[in-house]
Amino acid sequence: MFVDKVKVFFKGGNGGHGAVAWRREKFEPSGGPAGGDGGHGGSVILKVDEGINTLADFRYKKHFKAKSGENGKSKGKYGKNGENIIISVPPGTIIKDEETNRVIADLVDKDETFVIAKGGRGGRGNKKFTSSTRQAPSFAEGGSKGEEIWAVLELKMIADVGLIGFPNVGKSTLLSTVSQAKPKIANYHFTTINPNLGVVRVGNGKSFVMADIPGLIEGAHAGVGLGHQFLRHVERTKLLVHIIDVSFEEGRDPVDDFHKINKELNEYNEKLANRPQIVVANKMDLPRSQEGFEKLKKETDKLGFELFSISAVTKKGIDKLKYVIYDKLQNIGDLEPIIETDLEKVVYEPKKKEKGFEVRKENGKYLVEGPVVERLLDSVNFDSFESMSYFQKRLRDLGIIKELRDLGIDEEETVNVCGYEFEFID
Ligand SMILES: Nc1nc2c(ncn2[C@@H]2O[C@H](COP(=O)(O)OP(=O)(O)OP(=O)(O)O)[C@@H](O)[C@H]2O)c(=O)[nH]1
Ligand SMILES: [Mg+2]
Repeated sequence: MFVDKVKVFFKGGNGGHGAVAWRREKFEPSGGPAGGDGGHGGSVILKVDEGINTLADFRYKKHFKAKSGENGKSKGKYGKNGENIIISVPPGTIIKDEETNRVIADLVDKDETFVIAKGGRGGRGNKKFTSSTRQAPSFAEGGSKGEEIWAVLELKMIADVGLIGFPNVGKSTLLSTVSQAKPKIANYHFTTINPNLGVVRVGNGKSFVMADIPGLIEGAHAGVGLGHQFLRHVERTKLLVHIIDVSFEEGRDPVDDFHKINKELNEYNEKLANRPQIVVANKMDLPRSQEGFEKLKKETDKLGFELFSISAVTKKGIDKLKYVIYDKLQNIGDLEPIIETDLEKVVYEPKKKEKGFEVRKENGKYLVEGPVVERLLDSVNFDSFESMSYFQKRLRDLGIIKELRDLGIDEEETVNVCGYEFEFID
């Protein structure tokens, strides 16, 4: 479940002031009172529009003010009313008063409306104040102020499709090509920190909602890399689209990646792992991707998963994928709900003693492994001296150099760090 939340200011227009005026007619130098009423201020009205499914529009515009009523005029003329403004919100929008945090409306039904900020009343002109005892009122009423409110609009959304996969495999890039969503895309891990949602249109008013969640890593099921928070977002999705980078550019293996992510899902919640899943080989524009694709295909065929190949960058295969996802969604009935464990209450305590790496000697070879080191390696640019120095410093700070020393390593011996070979020079 995603909660889209925006804080928005609404103000009704002020009422126009009533006028003080007198009839001026020929031969009647001081005629009776003739000041007209001020117009009413426009109200701001929220209205459910079933064509909208996010609060995204409020990201750009957060202030809404209706026009004020015009002041009353002479000759008994009324000031014009300010126009109401009608703002569309998606069904399911909850409106809270920001100050009190109380729910003031819950808009659900088609075309349901709610006046969030009522316009001020127009003031009466002096003409209205004439009475038997007051023939010439020289005053009029002021218009009242329009209501104003800072409101919090909340929308609980259920994405139909959840994009899962390792960091940097192109999840956000895919979302950005199939929807209007504009997630941050960059060539490093954990670019996405909060989930992004996009509405994918497949023509004829048909659409589905796709969520791009932050990359998962090994240990996600146990909370590593904020895994819990991320996995929770896909719990309610009907279909998982598992993106795999088949280009070998990050030194990982597509088949390994496929299994690792599924293992995380399974360990987090078996039901989640049993959600329908489409596997998508991405980055097909890169040199070694065909090889990666074929390797992965053997595995997915064997295990009965559908596999598609795309390039989120060149957009090859994207259209087809959109339709496949749409069709698949139509064929998925209501799913057995996943019982949500109350994650808020589960305080995840990182195991302080756990180092996140292991240094050992095997068959005379020195091996360094573990998620901490993997993450470190992912951030290293081997062509940069500075980056390499940082890498060495981190190995030292983490105590890896010391452990290697303790194992008896000599200068210039080879160390294998998560598959990469280095010469040991202290
Ligand atoms: N060549 C190529 N590069 C791609 C493709 N798709 C994504 N990329 C690149 O891969 C990098 C990561 O892309 P993102 O979309 O940010 O990846 P992500 O999976 O959302 O990453 P996180 O948010 O960190 O989990 C960017 O530099 C993209 O330009 C593709 O099809 N081909
Ligand atoms: Mg991303």
